[in-house]
Amino acid sequence: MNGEKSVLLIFIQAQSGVDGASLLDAQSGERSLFGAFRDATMNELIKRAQFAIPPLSLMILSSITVSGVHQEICDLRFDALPLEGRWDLAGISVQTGAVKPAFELAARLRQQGIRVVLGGPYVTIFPERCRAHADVLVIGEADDVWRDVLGDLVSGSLKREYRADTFPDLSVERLVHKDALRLKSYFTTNVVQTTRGCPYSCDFCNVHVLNGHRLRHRRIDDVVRDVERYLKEDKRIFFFLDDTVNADEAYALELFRELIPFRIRWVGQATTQLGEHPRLLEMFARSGCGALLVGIESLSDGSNFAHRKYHNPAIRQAECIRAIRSAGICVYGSFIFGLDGDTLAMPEAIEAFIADTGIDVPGINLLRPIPGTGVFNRLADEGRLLHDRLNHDAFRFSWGQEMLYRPMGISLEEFIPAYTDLTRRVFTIGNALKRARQAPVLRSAVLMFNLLYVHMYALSRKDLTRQHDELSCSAASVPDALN
Ligand code: B12
Ligand code: SF4
Repeated sequence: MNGEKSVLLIFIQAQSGVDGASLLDAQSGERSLFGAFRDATMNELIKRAQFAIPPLSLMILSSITVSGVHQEICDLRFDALPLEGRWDLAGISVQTGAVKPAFELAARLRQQGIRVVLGGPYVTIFPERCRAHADVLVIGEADDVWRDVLGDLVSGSLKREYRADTFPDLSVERLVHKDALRLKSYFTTNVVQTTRGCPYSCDFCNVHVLNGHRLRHRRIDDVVRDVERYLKEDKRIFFFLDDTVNADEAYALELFRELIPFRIRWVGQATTQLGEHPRLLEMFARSGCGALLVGIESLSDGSNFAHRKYHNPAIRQAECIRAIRSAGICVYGSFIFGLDGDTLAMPEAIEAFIADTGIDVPGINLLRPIPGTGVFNRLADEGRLLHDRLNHDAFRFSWGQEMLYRPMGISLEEFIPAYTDLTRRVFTIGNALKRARQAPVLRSAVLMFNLLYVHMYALSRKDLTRQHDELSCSAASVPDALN
């Protein structure tokens, strides 16, 4: 390649969530022949169903052009590691939850003489834990510093560490290209972010740590141009990856008004407060919004407040969800059971709320304490984590496998059956068909997600039941084992 430097950017498959569904229940114990066959078939279907969206982080990095550098993306969810190439640098995106495979991969590449740079959320929060596993660390949002890394690669002066001291100014236009992607691997490649940062401080989340509390906006005309350009390559659905696409209502109103002429279909994440803003709701619907994920978390203010989530009072939730659905937008309602303040009355309340509001796709998560979040530190200080706080690998980030902590005021022996009974009642094939029939739009997607969840929550029940059985068997030694 005539002296050109080649850089490989790698995205690692998560072992949890939809991406990791095919890996779930890997160590499952006894199963009937039929059960094993059914699970294998479902896992194969999930693999082929292509729910995956491409990593915007690596699309941004690979779009930065520096003379003398060629960049490629390898998405390990579909691609084999192209080790036959001569790579001058390999960059790995490290999310908490994929740390172990990321470090193993880094070691493998370094053994072959390839220099490794690690970046992403985990590196930003725990640089000290990453240092020994990389030749170069990039700490923080890399939109600007990646150009420095590539420049130094060309000039042979790579440093051990690059740090984004300030959050990048998003009003500067940075064109994102899809050249480095295999378009057909994905459900869609139309991933767009319009803002970064979150003004809130929910203690189970670290977006406000990673991206700051101040909302930074891209220019509306830049986003509109992106949509226009993207449509030429891929006519499929758009994902607005913002954590809260209605965070700045005036901005969202203008942006989505501008997008109406493009007649796209889009999905995103919003707060339920949207239901109280009829003008914005109407603009979302007119610009093609088909579904929104809303974080309901708990139906009790006390539980939400205990986790510093103040912005969606329980009393207004149901009305807001009804308003969003009446505007013709499906609601993916995400709950967390097991927050401090929750009681054993919560499962019934959640079930009734889902039936009453007609939520199209419910997600009933267990609280996952992610290392680096406020709740992780607090639970560790209170001695409620079920694993050593320093052992980050032990904290899996799925939406419902085994418990990772002791809920406040409810024993695990009571909590686990309360949760598994709830998911058994909510995620049935009958309910999946009903929700799909009643969905305002995107009925086949609603059906697909609900059916997927029937399977995935059944797998999670196996993990939880196994954990429950182990607890019951070793009741006498539990306090020691769990501390
Ligand atoms: C879309 C999304 C997904 C998508 C796509 C994932 C992806 N990484 O692209 C899917 C659905 C697959 C997903 C899955 C998961 N996600 Co997710 N996801 C998001 C979300 C909403 C947006 C991500 C995004 O595109 N951001 C925009 C880009 C530009 O920012 P970025 O990814 O942080 O990248 C910047 C820097 O981190 C850095 N960078 C990133 N990678 C690299 C690599 C190199 C080499 C370098 C130099 C720099 C660098 O530079 C980038 C540009 O500034 C974020 C929330 C958020 N605000 O970021 C959560 C978030 C990243 N997800 C999170 C989690 C926990 C997960 C899962 C573990 C969930 C699960 N149960 O399975 C999996 C892990 C997936 C994996 N394989 O690692 C957490 C991560 C927490 C943490 N500390 O790591 C976040 C922050 C949400 C949260 N509330 O806490 N996710
Ligand atoms: S959960 Fe949502 S609202 Fe809360 S801090 Fe995280 S991104 Fe912000």
